Amino acid sequence: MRIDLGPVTRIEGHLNVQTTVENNVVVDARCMGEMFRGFEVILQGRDPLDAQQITQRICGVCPYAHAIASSYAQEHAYGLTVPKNGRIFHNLIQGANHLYDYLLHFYQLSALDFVDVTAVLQYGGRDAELLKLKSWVQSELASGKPFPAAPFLPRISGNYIKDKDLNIGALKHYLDAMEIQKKANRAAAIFGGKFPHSTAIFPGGSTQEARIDHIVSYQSIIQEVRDFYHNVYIPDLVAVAQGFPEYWNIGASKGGFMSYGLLPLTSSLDSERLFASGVLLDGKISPVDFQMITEDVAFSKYSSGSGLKVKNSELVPAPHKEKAYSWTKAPRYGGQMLEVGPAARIMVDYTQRHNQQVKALVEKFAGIANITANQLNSVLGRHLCRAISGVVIADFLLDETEKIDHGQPTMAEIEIPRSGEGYGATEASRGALLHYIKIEDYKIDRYACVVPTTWNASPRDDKGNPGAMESALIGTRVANPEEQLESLRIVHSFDPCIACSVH
Ligand code: NFE
Repeated sequence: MRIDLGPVTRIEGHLNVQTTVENNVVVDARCMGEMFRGFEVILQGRDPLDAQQITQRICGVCPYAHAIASSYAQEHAYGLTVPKNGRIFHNLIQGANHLYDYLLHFYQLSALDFVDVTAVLQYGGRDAELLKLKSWVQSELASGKPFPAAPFLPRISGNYIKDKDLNIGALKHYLDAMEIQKKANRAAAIFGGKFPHSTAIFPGGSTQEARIDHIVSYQSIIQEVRDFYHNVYIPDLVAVAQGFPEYWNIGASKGGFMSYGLLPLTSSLDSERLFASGVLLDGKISPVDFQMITEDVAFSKYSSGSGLKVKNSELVPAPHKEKAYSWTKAPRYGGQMLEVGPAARIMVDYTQRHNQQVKALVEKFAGIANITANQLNSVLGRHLCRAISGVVIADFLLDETEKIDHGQPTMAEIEIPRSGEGYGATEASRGALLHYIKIEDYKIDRYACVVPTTWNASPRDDKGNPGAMESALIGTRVANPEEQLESLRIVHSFDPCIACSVH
C-alpha cells in the first residue's frame, strides 16, 4: 500500500513523504522537498557583503544561523581578525535564537503528536488563558465549519496522553512557551536588531555597541528563558518520555552523524567551540573535512552536478527529470549518509567527552530513562538532545555576557579582496550548516549552502541509498497505515525545514 503523508504540517515548507507499507510495516519511504528557490543563483555577481543578508531570507526560523555561517565564510575569505566583542555578540545572537527554536519545536511543532488537545474541554480551573482556549474550542466545534479548531484539529488518530491533568498542563505550557519564545527573540534583537533577518550581524562582528544597559537587559531575559527550560520544558519532556518509552527505540537513522561544533570559545577563526565538531561513523570520531562532502542529484530535480564537491556545486533546475522526486539534493560524506541535528551534535560531543556539562546531562537522563547513549538516535533522543543543547547554551550565554569589554570595538574593519574563498560552518538549530563563498573581481563568483535539512531530508543518493529521515522511517511498525502517527512522530523529531533544505 502506498500512502503519502504530505503535505506534512507543523514543519516549515512543503514536504511530502511517500511511504510504502506492507503488513503494517513501512518498507519504503521517500522524502520529497516540493519547492525550488535558487538562492545560490541569486547571489552570483553580487557584492559579497550582501551574502549574510540575502541568505537569511532562506528561512524565517533560522536566519541567524545563515547570517553566522555566511559571516564565518567571509571572515575566512577576507582574512579578518575579529575583535573579542564581535565574536561574543555573534554567540549571544545565535545562542538566543537556538533557545527560541527548541521551544517552538517542542511545544508548537511536536507536542500535539502526544498531547490530547481535546482535554481542554474538561478544564474546570480558573486560568484565564486555558478558559479562553476552552471556550474557543467549544465555539469552533459548534460552528459547523468544515475544519473547526484548526490548527489543533483535525488530527491523526492514535495513542495520545490519557491523563487529563497532564494534557491540560501541557496545553498551558504550549501557550506559555510562545511568550518565552518572544522573549528569547527579544534578547537576540538587543544585539542583532529585529527578528527575523538581523541587520546587525556582519563578518567580523555586529554593528551594535557594547553597552552595559544592553548587556543587563540581555542577561535578565536569558535568565528567565533558562528558568523555563529547567522548570517547564525538561519536566514536560520527561513526562512525554515516560508516557512513550517505546520511542527510545523508534526512528533511528541508519548512517553516521556529523556536527560542525557550535559557539566559538575565542575570537579566532578556528577556535574550539562549546560543542565539539566531528564525524561519528561506526562509533569512531574523525575531524570534519569539507572536501569529503559531495552532493548527489540522481533523484533530485537538477540536471547536472552529481557527486561534485561543495566548491564546485551546480544548480540547474530540471523539474521534469525522470526518477527525480525531490528539490533537495543528497549530500554525502565520503559517500556515507549522515544524520545532522541535535542528536548528532550531542552524540559527537559526548563520544569525545568534550563538554563536561553535556556529559553530565547525557548520563543523568540516560539514567532516568534507562537508555544507552546510542539510543539518542531515536525520536525521544532528538527531543532530549534539543533540551540538553538549550540548557548548555543558556548557561554559556550568561557567562559570555560577563566577558564583554564595555565600550570596546564590536566589529572588524572589513576590506574585501579582489579574489578569495572561504567556508563557514556552524550548527543551526537543525544541525550542520555550511556556506561557501568564492569571490572574483570583488563580486560573488560562486556561493553554496549545504543545509541541515538537506542532509536529513535527503532523497536517495546516486547509489540508491536513502537519506537519514528515509532510513529512520523504513522498518517502522505503524498501527494505522492510512494515518501513521508513528511516522509523523519520526518526521517531526527531525524538525525538517524544507525552505532551508532546497534553499
Ligand atoms: Ni529553515 Fe535551518 C535548516 C536550521 S539552516 S530552519 O535545515 O536550523 O540554518
